[in-house]
Amino acid sequence: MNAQDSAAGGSYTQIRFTLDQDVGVITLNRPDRLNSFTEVMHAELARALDALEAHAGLRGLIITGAGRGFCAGQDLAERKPAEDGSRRDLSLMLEKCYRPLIHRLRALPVPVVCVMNGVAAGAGASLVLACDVVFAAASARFVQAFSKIGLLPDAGGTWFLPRLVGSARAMGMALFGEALSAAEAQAAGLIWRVVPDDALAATLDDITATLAAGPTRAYAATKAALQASSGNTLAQQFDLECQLQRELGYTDDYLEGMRAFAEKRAPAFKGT
Ligand code: T3D
Repeated sequence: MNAQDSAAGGSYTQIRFTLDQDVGVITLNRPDRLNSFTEVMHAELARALDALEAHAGLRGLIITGAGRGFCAGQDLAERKPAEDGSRRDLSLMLEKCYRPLIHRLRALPVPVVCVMNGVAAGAGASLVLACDVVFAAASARFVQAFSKIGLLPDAGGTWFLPRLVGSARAMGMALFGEALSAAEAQAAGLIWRVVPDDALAATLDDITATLAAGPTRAYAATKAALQASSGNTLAQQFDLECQLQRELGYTDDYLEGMRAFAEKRAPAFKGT
């Protein structure tokens, strides 16, 4: 294992993981299976998250996919019906793999940005929705594929969907499993921005640079406050804003932001 491997938590076979300018980039990497989740991929994602959580000065995480798909959800080859007709407890994999993955991404104190290069289906769509911000290629599609195989949206899908698009649209998407184009997903409020396919790589580089030069502590506070808001009253949210803004008022980045404003120049944030 070389030094770079060690910082990234070892070597990987079903994802690629790099740390550049203190920004992690995870690329789901089973392109011939549209980057569907396997137990091995989950274990590698967990290892990458260990490395990210341990990385002092982390400034962001980007998740994308290799090839023409982003992630087609659970690898259905791992769910081939047994010859003897025996059935399996699907909650086991949800508990063991999907629950920690989604919760760890939500808890990471930096922006988690999805650069959605292609189709996202099933738990792959839930992964997209668990990210803080989503940039999607114009050709990408969302498919709530679960009902097509007799399941309900999982990996947090039933929590994220109604919060993002409202219950009427969430129900339609979940029941009928029709593909949504990137433009439709943006119009519905599922994602932040659609970018031309041939601009996606440049977008990823731009996001890396933005996160690496961003006010990381303000980003963390913003993420925490927005996540808390759906469970809070206005008064509770106001309390949280006071607490977080008090902390941010003492940061180097706030001082730098004020100086830069007075000096009419761009701020040089350090993330501290
Ligand atoms: O533990 C548990 O099981 C509970 C947790 C469940 C979580 C879930 O995610 S359940 C939902 C699982 N996912 C799906 O049902 C989606 C299945 N895939 C599709 O519906 C379609 O492939 C897509 C809409 C995503 C894309 O369609 P399209 O036409 O662009 O591509 P394709 O031709 O269907 O797929 C390309 C290849 O990828 C193909 O293989 P081939 O024919 O070239 O050898 C296809 O079989 C393979 N593939 C696609 N999705 C999966 C997959 N292989 C394994 N698992 C998949 N999920």
